[in-house]
Amino acid sequence: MDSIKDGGGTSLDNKVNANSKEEQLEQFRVDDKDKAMTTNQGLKVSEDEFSLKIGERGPTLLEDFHFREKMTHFDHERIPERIVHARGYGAHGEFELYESMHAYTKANFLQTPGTKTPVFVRFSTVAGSRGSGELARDARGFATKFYTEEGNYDLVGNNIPVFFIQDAIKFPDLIHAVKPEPHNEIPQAATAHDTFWDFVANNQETAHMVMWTMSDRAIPRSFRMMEGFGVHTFRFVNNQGKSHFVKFHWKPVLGVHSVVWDEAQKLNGKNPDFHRQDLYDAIDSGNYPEFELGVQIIEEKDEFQFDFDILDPTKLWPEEDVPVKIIGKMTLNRNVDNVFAETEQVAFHPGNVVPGIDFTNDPLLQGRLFSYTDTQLIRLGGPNFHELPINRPVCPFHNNQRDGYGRQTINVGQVSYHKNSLAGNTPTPVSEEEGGYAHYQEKVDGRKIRARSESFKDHFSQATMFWNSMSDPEKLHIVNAFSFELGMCKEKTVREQVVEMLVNVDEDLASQVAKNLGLTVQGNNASNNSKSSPALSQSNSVKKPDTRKIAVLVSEGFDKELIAILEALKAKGAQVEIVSDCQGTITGADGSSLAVQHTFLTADSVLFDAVYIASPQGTTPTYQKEAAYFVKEVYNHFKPIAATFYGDQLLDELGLKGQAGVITEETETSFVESFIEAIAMHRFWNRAV
Ligand code: HDE
Repeated sequence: MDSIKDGGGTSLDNKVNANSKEEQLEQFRVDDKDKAMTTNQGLKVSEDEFSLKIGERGPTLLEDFHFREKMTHFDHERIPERIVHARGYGAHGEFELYESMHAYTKANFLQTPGTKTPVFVRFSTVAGSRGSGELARDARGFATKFYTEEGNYDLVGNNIPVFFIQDAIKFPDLIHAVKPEPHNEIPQAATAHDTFWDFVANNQETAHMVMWTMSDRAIPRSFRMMEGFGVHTFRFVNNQGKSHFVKFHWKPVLGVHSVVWDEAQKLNGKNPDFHRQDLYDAIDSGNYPEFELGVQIIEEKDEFQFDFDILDPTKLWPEEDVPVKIIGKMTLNRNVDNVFAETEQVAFHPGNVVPGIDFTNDPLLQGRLFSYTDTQLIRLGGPNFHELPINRPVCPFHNNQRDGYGRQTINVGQVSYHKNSLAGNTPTPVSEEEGGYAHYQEKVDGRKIRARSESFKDHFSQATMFWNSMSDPEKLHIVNAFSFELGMCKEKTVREQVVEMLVNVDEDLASQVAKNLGLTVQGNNASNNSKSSPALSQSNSVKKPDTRKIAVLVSEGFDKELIAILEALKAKGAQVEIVSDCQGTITGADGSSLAVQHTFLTADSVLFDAVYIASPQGTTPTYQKEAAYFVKEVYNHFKPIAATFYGDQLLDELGLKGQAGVITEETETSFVESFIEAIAMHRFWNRAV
């Protein structure tokens, strides 16, 4: 890779490989370790603790340029947080194509199987501020920047395949309603308040999306265990100019899994960084998160063959009707060096496309195409944010745009306009054959009108389909989520309106929520859609034990077999962390030792996927009480429990022996196998709690 020439900093042949972005970023990295301190002007600093004063007890002098520079820079360190998706976390990786999409799109990075493209991904919550808890009940952003040799392609999606509204003009209203209420700035990162539900009830296009945000999807176990969706219908255009409608999906290799609401609330206190920690640690330890890219494709001629409008962003394409074709895999394999420089300054835009990918007239997408550049102008302070290292394409970029705050590129020469003769009329647009982007020539004919298409007016059929597709535990969680959220609303009329709206989704759902709220249900469901889509239920998702965290409760004098069991659990992909009376090391009956990661003060059951009781008692009088509380909570959250070496005494005391997902087998191999199987199951919903 060359210096940062050609705007982008690419090798001369413009070939992108999985390392292209990394090599470009390397040119901007600075390691301050072992260096002499200087000012920003490069002047060596002799003193950094005392400002320049008249006498030791006298006033500070304006002359103190070092103090002024340091303080001024500090005073300007913060930038506005994102208006939505402020709380996020990112990582680098690569995307590898499995199968050529040549028949559908001419996008270069989707042509040759095995092609690797560098990517940067940022996951986020939507409503909360930058410092808010990550286990908020909320949609998650899932934004991916592909650094291709034809320019940056951004797939700016969510972990939910539909959206609250159908037209971008309503986005400010939606966000005003969901953000903390303006008169008291309460509540933070939560939809459980009057203005949000008032918006929902009075804008019933929200019905389908609120079913998703009240489902387990809104409280993921990990960013690594969520699906991603492009939401809108896009177009693939091939080199014959033929267009197909396409929807994008990310499928996590670890499957889709969630926590329960009680855990989510506790996690926000115990570790508000739970999701970023999980992502950072997984990458740091070489357990690289993987997501397969899938596409659903509809031929142009079939645009009107569905019982919904494929341009309506509140509708999904059921996977059973339009199969998801898996075409490649993204692997996140590198944490950022600096969260501000990379994750905070990354600027996504659904309008960043490459030849072969185009837009449709989805009115939500059309509005997004305006909003993203506009928001970066305020957030990143001017029009040159494409020059920030994280945002630079890895291919050359040349045009006549000039100047503006923070301009870094030194464009040489006299000419900055088109057309010209002085520079041989360059830089010059190139033909489609040479890679020039040409918009798909869709024929559009109509009157200027502010209206919503009739075909967008069914707000409930797919909300009902979502409900029909849920397993019983998932349905219960949805009922509880509505009951919690509406229960937090102060206005009875708001609660009543939402319950009335839910009748149109499902009468049973509405009456269960109404009962919890002390309301009665009026009216009945006119539509009665009986369709379901099994792909929507998390109960049908992939189940694996990999990277699941087990808390091992163990004390001094532990059984000599324990070490072998722990090794066997690790060999199956689980991660074990030792919880004991005090930190340091503990010694087993045979003299072997174990490093302790946590005491009951630093560990909490909600931070783990399973518990293994290897010692029912400890050396401190509180061990038994704390272990009992820990195990009981694991049980209440439906997670696997295992016990050996008299650990089952504790289970006896708690009355948990023999319950689903409680493993107490005697032989070492079958114990490990049963425990791992239980961990892969994720949760045991059939427990009587
Ligand atoms: Fe966004 N959205 N959005 N959005 N969105 C932003 O852009 C907007 C929508 C999504 O990690 C903002 O850079 C409008 C749908 C993600 O940096 C802003 C509308 C989907 C992220 C904006 C939508 C998304 C954003 C705020 C309705 C899923 C975080 C900061 C028309 C397909 C990207 C920023 C990151 C961020 C506008 C709806 C996903 C204000 C106007 C639908 C993942 O431009």
